[in-house]
Amino acid sequence: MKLINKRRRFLRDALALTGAVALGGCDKLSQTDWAPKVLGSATALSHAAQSALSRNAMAREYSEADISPVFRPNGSTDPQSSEYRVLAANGFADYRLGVGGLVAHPLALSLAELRALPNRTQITRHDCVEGWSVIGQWTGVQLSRVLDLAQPTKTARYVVFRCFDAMDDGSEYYESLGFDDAYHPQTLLAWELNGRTLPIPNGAPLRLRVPRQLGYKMAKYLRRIDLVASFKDIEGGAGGYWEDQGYQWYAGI
Ligand SMILES: Nc1nc2c(c(=O)[nH]1)N[C@H]1C(S)=C(S)[C@@H](COP(=O)(O)O)O[C@H]1N2
Ligand SMILES: [Mo]
Repeated sequence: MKLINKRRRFLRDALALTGAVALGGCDKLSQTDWAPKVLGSATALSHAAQSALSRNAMAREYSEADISPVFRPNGSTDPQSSEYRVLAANGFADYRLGVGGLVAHPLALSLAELRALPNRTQITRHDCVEGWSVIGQWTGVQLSRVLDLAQPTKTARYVVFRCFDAMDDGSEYYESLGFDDAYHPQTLLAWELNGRTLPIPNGAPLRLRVPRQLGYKMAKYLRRIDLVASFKDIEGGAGGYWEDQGYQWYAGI
C-alpha cells in the first residue's frame, strides 16, 4: 500500500471513530434547505435502504427559465497534466475515453463516436456539499448505453471514473458508482453545458452527471472508466477522492 493511502485510511478511520463528518476542502456544510437532509438521511438510513427506496426515482428536471446565468466551476478548473494539456491544445480531437476492466468489450471512444450514440438533454440542479446550487442544461450519452456496448462481466459491481486532474496531494481525482446509479436514465457522460461545448472549468471534454447525488460524485475531465468488483484496492480504498478524505460514498440528495 502506498504511504499516502495509509495516511488517508488513517484519516478516514479516525473520522469514523469520532463519528465526525469530514469538513475540509470541498467543504463546509452550510445552512441550505438540503444540507441538514443530507446529514439526516445519511445517519438515519443505510445506503442499502436509501438506494432501495429511490432506485428508480428521477431527479427533478427544470425549465430553460430556471437555468443559472453562470454554472459556477468548483474544484479543479484547469488541469495541468501534460497529457491533458496536449489534448486541450488540439481541441480534444485526439481524446479517447477508455472503457475497460471487467468488460467483454474494452472500448476507446472518440468524442465523435460518443456524439453518434443516442443523446439525452436534461436541465438539473447541481448541489455542492459546500452549500450552493446551480441549475444547468446538460447534453450527453446515458452511461448505460456505453456500458451496454462494453458489456460488464458477471463479477463487475462498480464503475470507476478516472480523471486527468491531479489534486493537491498529487493523486488523480476519481469517483465510483454502483450499478443502480450507473444505469439510471439521468446518469450521463456529458459534453455540452447550456447548449455549448463543455468549457474546461466545468470538465471538458467529458464529465459525469449524476443528478441524484452531490457534486463531488460528478467526475470532470474523464480519462477512463473501469468496471471493477471492488474499489478497496484503488487509491485510498473508499471509492473516490473526497470519500478517501472521509466523505460518504453514497451522496444521495
Ligand atoms: N475531476 C474532478 N471532478 C470534480 C471535481 C474536481 O476537483 N475534479 N470537483 C467536484 C466537485 S466538489 C463539484 S461541486 C463539481 C463541480 O463541477 P463544476 O466545476 O462544473 O461546477 O465537480 C466535481 N467533480
Ligand atoms: Mo462540490
